[in-house]
Amino acid sequence: MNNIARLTQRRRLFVFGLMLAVVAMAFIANSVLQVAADSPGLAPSAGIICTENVTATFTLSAKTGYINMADGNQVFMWSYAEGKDDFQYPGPILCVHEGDTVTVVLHNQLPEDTSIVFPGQVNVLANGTPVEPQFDVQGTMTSFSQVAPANGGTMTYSFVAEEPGTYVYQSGTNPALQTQMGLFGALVVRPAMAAPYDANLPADKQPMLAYNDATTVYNPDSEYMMMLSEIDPLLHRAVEMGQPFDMNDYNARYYLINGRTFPDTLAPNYASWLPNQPYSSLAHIYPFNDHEFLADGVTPNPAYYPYPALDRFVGMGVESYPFHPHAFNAQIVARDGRLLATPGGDNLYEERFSLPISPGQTTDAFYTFTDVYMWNPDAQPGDPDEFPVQLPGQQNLPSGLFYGSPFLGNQDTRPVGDVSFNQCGEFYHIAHNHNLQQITGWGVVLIGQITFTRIDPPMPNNCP
Ligand SMILES: [Cu+2]
Repeated sequence: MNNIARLTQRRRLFVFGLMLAVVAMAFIANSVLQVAADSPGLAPSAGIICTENVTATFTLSAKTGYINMADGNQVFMWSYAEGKDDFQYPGPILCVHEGDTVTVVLHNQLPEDTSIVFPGQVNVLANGTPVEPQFDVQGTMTSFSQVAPANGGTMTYSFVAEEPGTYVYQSGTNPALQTQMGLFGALVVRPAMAAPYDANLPADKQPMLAYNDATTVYNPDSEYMMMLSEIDPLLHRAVEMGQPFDMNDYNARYYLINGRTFPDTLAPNYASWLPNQPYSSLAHIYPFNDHEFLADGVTPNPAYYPYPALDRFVGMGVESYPFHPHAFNAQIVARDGRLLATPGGDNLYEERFSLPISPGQTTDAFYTFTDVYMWNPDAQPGDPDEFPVQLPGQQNLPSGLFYGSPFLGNQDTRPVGDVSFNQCGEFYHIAHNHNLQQITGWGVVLIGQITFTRIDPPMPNNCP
């Protein structure tokens, strides 16, 4: 095959790939619609899936399994299952409350010893004795913590969750290999302090605090976890085949959010075609509105909701990820489970266009969508609330996915023949890694660390 023929073939492959992506998007949009219409009682299709237990006791089984990549590959993994459940990647998100005595029972079904460490937690016990490094007879350190022996061993870890925040748990035994194989998960410690009761809102719509600080108030319906990780499939293949792998050859090929590659990142929690990758990373942001009353100053404003969304970021690769949510700057309020503040208590929050997500680090970020123009889809030219952008005439508008306003889309009847996948005039903005290599997957473009942020139009709206 000459070079031109090869190029043409490559282009054809690329176009085919794009078509596949479009079909996948349409499929996912349909599934989102179906899930949104499901009756209550099912697992939530969006938001953080917290594994909770009133006694803060969790059983994790370290085991093997496979995950699906958007390019059709399957990758062999090690990760944690909750109790006797199936393998999942990443491990379950454990949610506890400040002051809880947290107990994690580790069952090891892997062919080598493993352990769990809890960075940021103090006075961790293993089977009741303080955690300490383990050494072999030559004096070489083999583990940061007491292990659950290979092929059926057990170890119980416990600690008091003293500080609220976002943390990780991960393998403390040969972590360069075992964490890369998938042995990690997130730990959320909720603060003792409650958010001030907001009399303008019903009991089930009350805000929460991320930390023991009133400025960290957020909307719990809009709380998300974003665990960013990476995979070298050749390393995973070697482990699967029981072959040696020289870690100097490590070269990540896949970059994932919550264990998924794009466009699966947008799929709902527990999507049926991803049986071992349960976590979505499509953040759903509700419009921010701090007007307690309508213009008459008396009528309560049905759109009142002055609390931001919270994204909890976790970096679990060996590379740093410059993560960029379009359409917003993020407000970083905490790193590694510690509020960004001076010793005197003044906040040092950072407004970020791009969030640096570093290995082993956690970052808590707020997003606020403010309807600064008080947009009204029915406003006429000359009205005080007229949107300051002139809409083009209907004949000059190609109708498509985001028909309507140049800003958020409205809820008018669509033109005959128009096809749209958005449910209520909501808008989707991409949120992605700014390192171009890290949005690829083994050479395929646009399947890496990419997800979307869903923003609903200003209230009142018909959004589910
Ligand atoms: Cu960008």
